[in-house]
Amino acid sequence: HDLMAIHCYNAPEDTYAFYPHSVRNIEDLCASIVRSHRETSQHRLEELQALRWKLFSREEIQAYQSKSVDEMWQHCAIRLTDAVQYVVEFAKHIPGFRMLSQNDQIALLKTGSLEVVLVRMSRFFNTENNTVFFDGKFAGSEVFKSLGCGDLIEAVFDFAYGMCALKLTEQQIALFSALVLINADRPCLEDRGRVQRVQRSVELGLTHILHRDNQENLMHKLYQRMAVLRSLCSLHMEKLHWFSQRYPLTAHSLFPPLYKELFV
Ligand code: MHQ
Repeated sequence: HDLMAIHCYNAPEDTYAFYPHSVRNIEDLCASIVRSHRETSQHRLEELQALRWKLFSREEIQAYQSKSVDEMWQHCAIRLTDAVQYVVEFAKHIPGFRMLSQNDQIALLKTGSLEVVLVRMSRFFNTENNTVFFDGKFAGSEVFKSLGCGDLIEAVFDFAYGMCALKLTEQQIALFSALVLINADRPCLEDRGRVQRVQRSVELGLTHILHRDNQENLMHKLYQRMAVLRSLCSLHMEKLHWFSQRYPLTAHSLFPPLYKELFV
């Protein structure tokens, strides 16, 4: 049970996270979330910016395209699982998350971690040529051809493009990611009331940041993005189901344990 590693028995008493009455506390909450985002973001924006024209060569693209379906699925599942592990680290440092029961922490990560990975993908995306930083270079959607799920890939790339169009700051991305994760409407929660209190505090944080940035109009667009995220995740589950029926052996023995635990 890899997700067990997230459990923490005696979380520090960051109780203010549940009722951030004063602006000072909201600012502390935002600062914690932004710090956690920064420390778990895999690559800094300047780093990605410097690499943005490092593209895969024709030969390298061909090598990805000539992989077998199961080889490419395994490869992507490993990359995705890496990214999920950083999201688990991010979650652990959202004030209030560690006060939730282990069951509820796992339930939130099961439904939300892929969504946060997809939000984070916008940081890794170059809209000038529709490529994503993957395996050390920028890759267009054709790199993923051998997965055999072009509709999922197109939808994921479209989503990244749309997120980029919002031109969010790192702080806004951090708070939005936290809100995607801490969602009291997720299935299988034990203590919905407690999750709701943490969710409200994160919502206050995001509202505060958008107000400060004079971009309150973004809130409505972000809620729309959340609905799209949900549909992308169900499309991923659909494709995974299709894949594991065709290649049960790969799905069972070659997928990373955390990937199986979250999705299979
Ligand atoms: C992250 C870094 C990162 C890592 C992996 C079929 C299947 C298993 C997956 C990237 C869908 C294929 C993913 C690898 C494809 C859409 C997946 C495979 C930000 C996100 C990013 C770049 C992932 C984006 C989505 C990718 C490309 O911190």
